[in-house]
Amino acid sequence: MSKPLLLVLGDQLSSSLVTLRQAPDNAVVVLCEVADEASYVPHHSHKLGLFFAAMRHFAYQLRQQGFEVHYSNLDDADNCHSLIREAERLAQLYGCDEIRVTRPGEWRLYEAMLNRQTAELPWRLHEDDRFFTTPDDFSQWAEGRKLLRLEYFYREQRKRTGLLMEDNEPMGGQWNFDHDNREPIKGDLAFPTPPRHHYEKMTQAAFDAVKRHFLDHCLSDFGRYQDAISESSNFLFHSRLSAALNIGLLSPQEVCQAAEQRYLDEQAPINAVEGFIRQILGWREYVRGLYWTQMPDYKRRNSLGFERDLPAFYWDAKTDMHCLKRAVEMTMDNGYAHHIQRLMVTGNFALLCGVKPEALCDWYLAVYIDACEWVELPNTLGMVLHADGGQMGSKPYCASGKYINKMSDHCQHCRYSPNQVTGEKACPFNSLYWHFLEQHRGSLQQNPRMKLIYGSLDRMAPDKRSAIHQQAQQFLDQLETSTGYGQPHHTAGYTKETTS
Ligand code: FAD
Ligand code: DLZ
Ligand code: SF4
Repeated sequence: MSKPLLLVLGDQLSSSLVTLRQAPDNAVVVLCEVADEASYVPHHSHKLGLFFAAMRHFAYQLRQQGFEVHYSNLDDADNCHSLIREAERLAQLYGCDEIRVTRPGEWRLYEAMLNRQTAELPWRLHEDDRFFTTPDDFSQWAEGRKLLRLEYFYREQRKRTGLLMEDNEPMGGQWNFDHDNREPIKGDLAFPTPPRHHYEKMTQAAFDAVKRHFLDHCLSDFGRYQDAISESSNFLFHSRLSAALNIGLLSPQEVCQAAEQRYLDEQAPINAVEGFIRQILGWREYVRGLYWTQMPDYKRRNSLGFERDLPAFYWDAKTDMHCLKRAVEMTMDNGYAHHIQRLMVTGNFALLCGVKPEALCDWYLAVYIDACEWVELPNTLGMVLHADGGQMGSKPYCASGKYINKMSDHCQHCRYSPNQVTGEKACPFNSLYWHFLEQHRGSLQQNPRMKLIYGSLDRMAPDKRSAIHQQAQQFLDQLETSTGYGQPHHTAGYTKETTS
């Protein structure tokens, strides 16, 4: 009788994982802490802590359930420190004749595992069914479509799952309440206090508490302030569920069903619940579909030809631009920033400066505790940098300081003015914005959604345009960049002392 080794990866910590569900009695379950995974980008120390604490607790839980579990610790003297080699070493040690694994979340591991399918000790890959859709489902939906737009994918998802549906129609009479979700923060709005957990208690119970807390205190206001940015609250009304979802401690189905129930029980309005479900049932599944159907070419795309290295302040927050300073500080403090900070502050700035995709993607992968390549890459390369030529977004998410001023209270604390385009006090986003449009006229001018803005640019007096160009160029010439990884206080990379 076959004796399989079941390799469970750091982001596969779900009892419902297909390989665990189908485990024969003689299977050996293996989880491995390995230096290769901990060091290929300089992961934020919170991210390393989260992965290892969650993996250790999950191994404990599996043992309690009666599984035979081998846990490779970072400190084990015989640890090979590569997932592939460590699994193969352990398979030999335990006399296993095959290695079973659920599809990993990163192409590089998937490819390495595919290549071992015909090895003497064969690897068997199983489809990951913890999502609403498989890559094959996405391929089928994408077949024959010229444009792979989220909105159409999301409507199909609603129909397929029945979430927020009644008699085949969307509840509330509309598919999408995005227009009701753009309120800036005003006055003395009170934010919910985020729950705090100790690392060593990062168990299912803690994540249950996070989920309960969000549903009780944040969901009702999620929609209205979804696009807002605030000086005083790091989290606003966002759920902070991404890390728990991505490593497998929560399932997207249970989260969406719980949110839907709040609407049915009249405890949260439709715009909030629909907006929240759209992020998970729509965006999260959509970016995963894109990732698996477009890789490995997707990672090499750079349609606007960006070449700049990452600005150095992305590692240490040393900048006078207050919105960026706060976004980097919050990121380094918490391993978290909400979507609009990632997209419209750090992302927008990188887009306007032309930061090359590999440099920006490595940064997002390193600094956020929820970062897994299948979700990080399409968001960064596609949504932020428009490097996929518009597959993910119909136009680049570029914006001037005026947008940041409208959506946040950062500008009140900044030495720059969002209302000035040139001069010493001018907000750098403003000249960079027009400079970006000039630089990429060839690729963007024909885009119907950019017509209006190119119209404004073309109506500008030539001397004003020239002054803006000069202002932006001078700024870019002086912008310090970092060719390697910086030494921020919280991105630890891997060292035995700090992570074991
Ligand atoms: P909420 O605002 O409360 O949203 C609820 C859930 O919806 C999230 O937990 C997440 O699972 C899902 N979601 C929301 N937006 C997206 C999206 N655009 N793509 C996929 N899922 C989404 N998300 C990650 O999970 N991992 C990443 O590595 C990641 N990298 C990103 C990089 C960039 C440049 C950008 C612009 C976005 C990135 N996102 C990533 C998406 C999004 O910013 C985070 O999911 C969100 O900020 C997590 O916070 P939250 O749980 O409080 O989300
Ligand atoms: C992100 C991460 C880290 C830091 N460490 C490990 C690890 O030691 N062992 C492991 O199995 N996974 C780790 N991960 C997650 C992986 O890098 C990778 O994203 C997933 O395994 C892909 O499914
Ligand atoms: Fe950011 Fe410009 Fe506002 Fe300063 S003025 S906070 S740089 S948008």
